Amino acid sequence: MEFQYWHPDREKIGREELRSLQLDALKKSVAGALRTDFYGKRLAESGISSADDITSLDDVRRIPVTTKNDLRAAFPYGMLAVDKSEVVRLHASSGTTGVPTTIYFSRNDIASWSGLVARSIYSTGCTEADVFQNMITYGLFTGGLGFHYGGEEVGMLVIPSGPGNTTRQFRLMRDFGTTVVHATPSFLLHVESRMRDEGVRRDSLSLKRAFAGAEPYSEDARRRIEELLQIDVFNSYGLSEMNGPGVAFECQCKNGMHLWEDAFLAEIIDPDTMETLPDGETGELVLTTLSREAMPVLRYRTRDMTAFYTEPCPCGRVQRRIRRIKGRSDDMLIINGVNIFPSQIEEVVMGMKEVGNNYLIIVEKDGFLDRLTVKTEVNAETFKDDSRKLNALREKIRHTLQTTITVNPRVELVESNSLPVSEGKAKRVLDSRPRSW
Ligand code: DLL
Repeated sequence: MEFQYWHPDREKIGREELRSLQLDALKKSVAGALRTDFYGKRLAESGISSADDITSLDDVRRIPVTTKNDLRAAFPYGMLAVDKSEVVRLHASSGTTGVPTTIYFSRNDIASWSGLVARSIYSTGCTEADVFQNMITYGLFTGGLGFHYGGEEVGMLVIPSGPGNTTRQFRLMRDFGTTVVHATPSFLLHVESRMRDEGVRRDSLSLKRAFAGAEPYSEDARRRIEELLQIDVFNSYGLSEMNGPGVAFECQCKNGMHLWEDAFLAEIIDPDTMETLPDGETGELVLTTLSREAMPVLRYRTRDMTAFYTEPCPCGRVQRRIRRIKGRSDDMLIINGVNIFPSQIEEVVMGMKEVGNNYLIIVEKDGFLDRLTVKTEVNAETFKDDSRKLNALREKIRHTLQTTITVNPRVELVESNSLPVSEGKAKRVLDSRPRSW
């Protein structure tokens, strides 16, 4: 196999050289962070008042971890390290109520992020001759614009189709000879089944590859998409707090995702003891930005469970590979790529006086897509109302949920005391989707 490198000076350097580059970059990130309200205080409490207090990569452990709640607490500008006039874009994490987590980018940040996505795309074998249909959500979500800029950087023809409307997707694929697509794995499976329903012939398309990410999926699901669509599928990992996509990506070997360690300092910790784990052991991934100006984030707890491969990849890249994400150490649900905390649903449901005390969140597979159902008990009095009133209430709950979590749920109203009551910790989520690892 012939490998291609977008940033050979970064991807092919020695491990020692990489570490010294990381140390310089870490010091810069700490210097930037010290200029923010949030880290200014946080770092002072840990005895770090200047970048010179960091003298080795191990010193990163002196820095306290950052959580999603810290980002919310620092909203809107508590983590901004540059003047607002230098910020050219923001993205926000999907599915957050009230206080969102917002990430700001300077012009240089957009350039380096696009470079990382371009590097990822190129490492799969794509070139400027490819036609790239980006079938993922544009907007505040990072998946759309992140891949769009990365694809343009490579020089591919980028079709900003966004998700949905499979008939139009097939048309675009045929009209422009799409060779590579990007989508959530569940949407790719859906596309395949629609292809059969709509009688789209595989040989009328020029598809060769797909990038799939933003939600967990199994090796079996990958193989299934590959066989059905006759393409190569590459796993793509990222999170808004670390730009978005372009954090870790599979190369042509399709065996673990290279984590771009020149841009992110990675640790794997035991989520209970917070101890660093040796390579090869599964734990929570903790990431520090090494090249972000507008908003450096130090030791971010991703909540994603994974492990480093211990052996090098045949492609020869210096950046270590992480395994397929094994799940999360918190209760965040990912529904068709959208992140949702059960507490967001609870806030809506419990905020309505007609609703009783118990509710249940059900997540299941409907074909290849995820389906969310929220069952809520209603007060005995409301339940006696005529069906028109009950329908109106159901629609009100559905609409409020949809506007807060951006996923359209099914809502079922049930009588008081009809949902199971658990004696210990309430079990509010029934997730029957097959586990992805
Ligand atoms: O999902 C960024 C992204 C866009 C990645 C497009 C890949 C492709 P968030 O919405 O902030 O950002 O969600 C981040 O999604 O912490 C993981 O739990 C999960 N996730 C992302 N990629 C994968 C993957 C984007 N390949 C959260 N496998 C992360 C498993 C993934 N989980």
